Amino acid sequence: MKLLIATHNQGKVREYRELLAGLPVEITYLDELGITQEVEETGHTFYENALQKARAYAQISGLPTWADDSGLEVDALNGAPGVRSARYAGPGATDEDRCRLLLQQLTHVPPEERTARFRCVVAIVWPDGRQVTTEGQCEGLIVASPRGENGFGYDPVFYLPEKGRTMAELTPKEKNAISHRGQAARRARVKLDAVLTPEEAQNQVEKQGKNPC
Ligand code: ITT
Repeated sequence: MKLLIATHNQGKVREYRELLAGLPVEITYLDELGITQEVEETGHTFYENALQKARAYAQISGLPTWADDSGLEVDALNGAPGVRSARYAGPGATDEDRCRLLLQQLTHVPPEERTARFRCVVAIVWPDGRQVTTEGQCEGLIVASPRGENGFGYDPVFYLPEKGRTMAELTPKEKNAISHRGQAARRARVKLDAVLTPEEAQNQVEKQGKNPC
Protein backbone atom coordinates (compact mmCIF):
# COMPACT_ATOMS: atom_id res chain seq x y z
CA MET A 1 0.00 0.00 0.00
CA LYS A 2 1.17 3.51 -0.83
CA LEU A 3 0.43 6.19 1.80
CA LEU A 4 0.62 9.92 1.09
CA ILE A 5 1.78 12.16 3.94
CA ALA A 6 0.00 15.38 2.98
CA THR A 7 1.75 18.42 4.37
CA HIS A 8 3.56 21.41 2.88
CA ASN A 9 5.27 22.06 6.23
CA GLN A 10 8.90 20.84 6.03
CA GLY A 11 9.12 20.70 9.84
CA LYS A 12 6.30 18.15 9.88
CA VAL A 13 7.89 16.24 6.97
CA ARG A 14 11.17 15.86 8.94
CA GLU A 15 9.29 14.58 11.98
CA TYR A 16 7.15 12.12 10.00
CA ARG A 17 10.23 10.66 8.28
CA GLU A 18 11.31 9.50 11.72
CA LEU A 19 7.89 8.81 13.27
CA LEU A 20 6.80 6.56 10.39
CA ALA A 21 10.08 4.70 9.93
CA GLY A 22 9.50 0.95 9.71
CA LEU A 23 5.81 1.26 8.81
CA PRO A 24 5.27 -1.55 6.29
CA VAL A 25 3.75 0.74 3.65
CA GLU A 26 5.36 2.77 0.90
CA ILE A 27 5.38 6.39 2.04
CA THR A 28 5.26 9.33 -0.34
CA TYR A 29 5.05 13.10 0.13
CA LEU A 30 3.27 15.95 -1.72
CA ASP A 31 6.59 17.20 -3.17
CA GLU A 32 7.41 13.77 -4.60
CA LEU A 33 4.03 13.66 -6.38
CA GLY A 34 4.37 17.27 -7.57
CA ILE A 35 1.17 18.28 -5.73
CA THR A 36 1.38 21.98 -5.00
CA GLN A 37 -2.27 22.77 -4.25
CA GLU A 38 -3.05 24.24 -0.83
CA VAL A 39 -6.26 23.07 0.82
CA GLU A 40 -8.18 25.82 2.57
CA GLU A 41 -8.73 25.14 6.27
CA THR A 42 -12.23 26.37 7.06
CA GLY A 43 -12.99 24.19 10.10
CA HIS A 44 -13.29 25.45 13.67
CA THR A 45 -11.45 22.51 15.23
CA PHE A 46 -8.20 20.61 14.65
CA TYR A 47 -10.37 17.54 14.01
CA GLU A 48 -12.41 19.20 11.23
CA ASN A 49 -9.34 20.65 9.54
CA ALA A 50 -7.33 17.42 9.70
CA LEU A 51 -10.18 15.52 8.03
CA GLN A 52 -10.69 18.31 5.49
CA LYS A 53 -7.01 18.15 4.45
CA ALA A 54 -6.83 14.33 4.36
CA ARG A 55 -10.08 14.04 2.33
CA ALA A 56 -9.02 16.70 -0.18
CA TYR A 57 -5.53 15.25 -0.80
CA ALA A 58 -6.95 11.69 -0.99
CA GLN A 59 -9.22 12.90 -3.79
CA ILE A 60 -6.40 14.77 -5.56
CA SER A 61 -3.90 11.90 -5.32
CA GLY A 62 -6.16 8.84 -5.37
CA LEU A 63 -4.06 7.48 -2.47
CA PRO A 64 -4.76 6.75 1.19
CA THR A 65 -3.71 10.03 2.77
CA TRP A 66 -2.38 11.02 6.21
CA ALA A 67 -2.73 14.69 7.25
CA ASP A 68 -2.46 16.48 10.55
CA ASP A 69 -3.87 19.71 11.86
CA SER A 70 -1.99 21.01 14.83
CA GLY A 71 -1.26 24.14 16.78
CA LEU A 72 -0.68 25.91 20.04
CA GLU A 73 -3.37 26.83 22.58
CA VAL A 74 -2.42 29.51 25.13
CA ASP A 75 -4.74 29.76 28.13
CA ALA A 76 -4.11 33.48 28.77
CA LEU A 77 -5.24 34.13 25.16
CA ASN A 78 -8.38 32.00 25.53
CA GLY A 79 -6.91 29.20 23.42
CA ALA A 80 -5.41 31.38 20.65
CA PRO A 81 -3.67 30.99 18.28
CA GLY A 82 -5.30 27.49 18.15
CA VAL A 83 -6.46 26.42 14.71
CA ARG A 84 -5.07 29.71 13.38
CA SER A 85 -1.50 28.91 14.54
CA ALA A 86 -0.07 28.86 11.01
CA ARG A 87 -1.94 32.06 10.00
CA TYR A 88 -1.57 33.92 13.32
CA ALA A 89 0.69 36.74 12.10
CA GLY A 90 -0.89 37.03 8.65
CA PRO A 91 0.21 35.90 5.18
CA GLY A 92 3.95 35.79 4.45
CA ALA A 93 4.92 35.79 8.14
CA THR A 94 7.76 33.54 9.33
CA ASP A 95 7.99 31.29 12.38
CA GLU A 96 10.05 34.05 14.05
CA ASP A 97 7.31 36.64 13.31
CA ARG A 98 4.67 34.38 14.86
CA CYS A 99 6.75 33.74 17.99
CA ARG A 100 7.47 37.46 18.34
CA LEU A 101 3.78 38.37 18.08
CA LEU A 102 2.86 35.71 20.64
CA LEU A 103 5.45 36.99 23.14
CA GLN A 104 4.27 40.58 22.61
CA GLN A 105 0.71 39.56 23.42
CA LEU A 106 1.86 37.87 26.62
CA THR A 107 4.19 40.65 27.82
CA HIS A 108 2.13 41.40 30.92
CA VAL A 109 1.18 37.82 31.73
CA PRO A 110 3.17 36.44 34.72
CA PRO A 111 5.12 33.15 34.30
CA GLU A 112 2.67 31.00 36.28
CA GLU A 113 -0.21 32.09 34.01
CA ARG A 114 1.59 31.30 30.75
CA THR A 115 0.25 27.75 30.52
CA ALA A 116 -0.21 26.32 27.02
CA ARG A 117 -0.43 23.11 25.06
CA PHE A 118 0.40 21.83 21.61
CA ARG A 119 -2.39 19.77 20.06
CA CYS A 120 -2.39 17.54 17.01
CA VAL A 121 -5.13 15.58 15.26
CA VAL A 122 -4.01 13.02 12.66
CA ALA A 123 -6.54 11.96 10.03
CA ILE A 124 -5.99 9.10 7.58
CA VAL A 125 -8.54 8.97 4.76
CA TRP A 126 -8.83 6.41 1.96
CA PRO A 127 -10.28 7.42 -1.43
CA ASP A 128 -13.08 4.88 -0.77
CA GLY A 129 -14.16 6.79 2.35
CA ARG A 130 -12.57 4.78 5.17
CA GLN A 131 -11.06 7.04 7.80
CA VAL A 132 -9.09 7.02 11.05
CA THR A 133 -8.46 9.90 13.44
CA THR A 134 -6.27 10.17 16.54
CA GLU A 135 -5.13 12.97 18.84
CA GLY A 136 -2.16 13.95 20.95
CA GLN A 137 -1.36 16.85 23.21
CA CYS A 138 1.60 18.16 25.14
CA GLU A 139 1.46 20.63 28.08
CA GLY A 140 3.99 23.40 28.72
CA LEU A 141 4.59 27.09 29.44
CA ILE A 142 5.39 30.04 27.16
CA VAL A 143 8.81 31.51 27.98
CA ALA A 144 9.73 35.23 27.88
CA SER A 145 12.25 34.91 25.02
CA PRO A 146 12.92 32.20 22.39
CA ARG A 147 15.52 29.48 23.06
CA GLY A 148 16.88 26.63 20.92
CA GLU A 149 17.46 25.91 17.26
CA ASN A 150 15.70 22.59 16.68
CA GLY A 151 12.14 21.85 15.60
CA PHE A 152 9.99 24.50 13.95
CA GLY A 153 7.07 26.86 14.54
CA TYR A 154 6.51 27.79 18.19
CA ASP A 155 9.07 25.28 19.56
CA PRO A 156 11.56 27.97 20.74
CA VAL A 157 8.94 29.60 23.02
CA PHE A 158 7.37 26.39 24.39
CA TYR A 159 8.98 25.32 27.69
CA LEU A 160 8.69 21.84 29.14
CA PRO A 161 9.10 22.08 32.95
CA GLU A 162 9.88 18.35 33.33
CA LYS A 163 12.73 18.64 30.79
CA GLY A 164 13.97 22.08 31.90
CA ARG A 165 14.24 22.99 28.20
CA THR A 166 12.17 24.45 25.39
CA MET A 167 10.89 22.13 22.67
CA ALA A 168 13.52 23.67 20.34
CA GLU A 169 16.27 22.61 22.77
CA LEU A 170 15.27 18.93 22.52
CA THR A 171 16.79 16.60 19.94
CA PRO A 172 14.36 15.45 17.21
CA LYS A 173 14.15 12.04 18.95
CA GLU A 174 13.37 13.61 22.34
CA LYS A 175 10.69 15.80 20.77
CA ASN A 176 9.02 12.92 18.94
CA ALA A 177 8.96 10.87 22.16
CA ILE A 178 6.77 13.39 23.99
CA SER A 179 5.22 15.70 21.40
CA HIS A 180 1.57 16.06 20.43
CA ARG A 181 2.48 14.80 16.92
CA GLY A 182 4.49 11.87 18.26
CA GLN A 183 1.56 10.75 20.41
CA ALA A 184 -1.04 11.14 17.66
CA ALA A 185 1.22 9.38 15.13
CA ARG A 186 1.87 6.37 17.40
CA ARG A 187 -1.89 6.02 18.01
CA ALA A 188 -2.58 6.30 14.29
CA ARG A 189 0.00 3.60 13.52
CA VAL A 190 -1.87 1.25 15.85
CA LYS A 191 -5.29 2.07 14.38
CA LEU A 192 -4.08 1.84 10.79
CA ASP A 193 -3.96 -1.96 10.92
CA ALA A 194 -7.56 -2.22 12.14
CA VAL A 195 -9.09 -0.54 9.08
CA LEU A 196 -7.11 -2.29 6.36
CA THR A 197 -8.99 -4.57 3.97
CA PRO A 198 -7.92 -8.24 4.21
CA GLU A 199 -5.96 -7.75 0.96
CA GLU A 200 -4.08 -4.69 2.27
CA ALA A 201 -3.40 -6.43 5.57
CA GLN A 202 -2.00 -9.46 3.71
CA ASN A 203 0.32 -7.16 1.72
CA GLN A 204 1.55 -5.58 4.93
CA VAL A 205 2.30 -8.97 6.44
CA GLU A 206 4.27 -9.94 3.33
CA LYS A 207 6.23 -6.68 3.45
CA GLN A 208 7.08 -7.36 7.09
CA GLY A 209 8.27 -10.79 6.05
CA LYS A 210 6.02 -12.57 8.51
CA ASN A 211 4.07 -15.74 7.91
CA PRO A 212 0.39 -15.04 8.70
CA CYS A 213 -0.36 -18.73 9.51
P1 ITT B 1 0.10 21.76 6.45
O1 ITT B 1 -1.32 22.23 6.62
O2 ITT B 1 0.55 21.75 5.02
O3 ITT B 1 0.36 20.45 7.14
P2 ITT B 1 0.70 23.97 8.21
O4 ITT B 1 1.97 24.52 8.80
O5 ITT B 1 -0.23 24.97 7.57
O6 ITT B 1 1.10 22.82 7.18
P3 ITT B 1 -1.24 23.50 10.27
O7 ITT B 1 -2.36 24.16 9.55
O8 ITT B 1 -1.52 22.21 11.00
O9 ITT B 1 -0.04 23.14 9.30
O10 ITT B 1 -0.63 24.56 11.26
C1 ITT B 1 0.17 24.16 12.27
C2 ITT B 1 0.94 25.35 12.83
O11 ITT B 1 1.01 25.19 14.25
C3 ITT B 1 2.37 25.31 12.32
O12 ITT B 1 2.52 26.10 11.16
C4 ITT B 1 3.14 25.82 13.51
O13 ITT B 1 3.12 27.23 13.52
C5 ITT B 1 2.32 25.31 14.69
N1 ITT B 1 2.80 23.97 15.10
C6 ITT B 1 2.21 22.76 14.86
N2 ITT B 1 2.95 21.76 15.33
C7 ITT B 1 4.04 22.33 15.87
C8 ITT B 1 5.19 21.82 16.48
O14 ITT B 1 5.40 20.51 16.60
N3 ITT B 1 6.09 22.69 16.93
C9 ITT B 1 5.92 24.02 16.79
N4 ITT B 1 4.88 24.59 16.20
C10 ITT B 1 3.94 23.75 15.73
